[in-house]
Amino acid sequence: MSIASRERTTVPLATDGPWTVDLPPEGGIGAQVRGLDPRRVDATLAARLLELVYEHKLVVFRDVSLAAPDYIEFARRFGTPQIYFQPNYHHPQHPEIFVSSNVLENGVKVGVAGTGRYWHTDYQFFDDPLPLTMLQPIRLPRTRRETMYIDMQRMWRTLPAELRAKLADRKAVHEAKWRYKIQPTDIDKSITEILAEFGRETPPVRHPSVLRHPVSARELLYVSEGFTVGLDGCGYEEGKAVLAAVFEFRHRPEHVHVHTWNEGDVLLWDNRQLMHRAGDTAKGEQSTSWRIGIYDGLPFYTNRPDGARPAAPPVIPGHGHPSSC
Ligand code: 7UC
Ligand code: FE
Repeated sequence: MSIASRERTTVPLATDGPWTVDLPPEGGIGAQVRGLDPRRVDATLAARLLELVYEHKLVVFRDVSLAAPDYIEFARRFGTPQIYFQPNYHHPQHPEIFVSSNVLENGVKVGVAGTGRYWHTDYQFFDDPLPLTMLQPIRLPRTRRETMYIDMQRMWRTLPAELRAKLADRKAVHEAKWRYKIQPTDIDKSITEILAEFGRETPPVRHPSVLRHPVSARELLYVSEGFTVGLDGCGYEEGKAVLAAVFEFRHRPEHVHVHTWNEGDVLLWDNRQLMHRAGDTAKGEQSTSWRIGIYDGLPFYTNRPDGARPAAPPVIPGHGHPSSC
């Protein structure tokens, strides 16, 4: 069922050193790098590793365990670490680290529990989405814990023709307010106030439904269950119906690549090419992961602004919403 279960090939990493890389089968997701010391990655090696990320979408570094400062330094080899816009997600000493955890540290809550348990791509709801995400599991549940991925190039290529026709040259609307996690400072606020405040801070954004990758020029389907709320030029109901049909097709198990967490994994993936979702943590189990978002210095997509449709026609009062969907 999983793409990862087919054959892999092992090759040297093509720069001097005791490391090897396992490549996924043709068209599969995820290379695995073994024997690499992340503290000794120079610019040449970092560039080679980035090529692997763009080519295989996900790279898993095996047998690595990094303390926070080394982890941030490793991320810096690939670009500029991000500071997440909501401080309740931050590691208390290292704001570059976004903490997903259900464990109290010395009795104190750190980070946010159960993040990203829906299909999405990081920062899709901002004008400048996050190109790369690095993830290090810190506490693994005794039972399985997984991160799942879907290849968005493959999804765009294989999407049924009637859905492709609906999405081609159409912008999608994204927002995160339905995923907002209540904070202590929200006490005494009404849901309406919380939503209005969040809506002011992060208003909905638009991106082309189909992105062109800045390195490979591949076309990538860029809508998600987690953050995509509508399609430009489609009425509310019709936009939702098209998106629901896309997700029904896309989330079929044969399209999902499952990465099961191992002690010592560090994952690095390209958010342009993959949707991801966090697996569930079994009840009563502890789970902590550290994420670092990385800006790689390239545009998120290169079909800006000509991938855009002309703005939707204005709504004429009394005539409903004109739809060219
Ligand atoms: O708690 C979460 O699921 C985090 C989400 C709202 N944002 C992650 C991101 O960067 O897209
Ligand atoms: Fe995420």
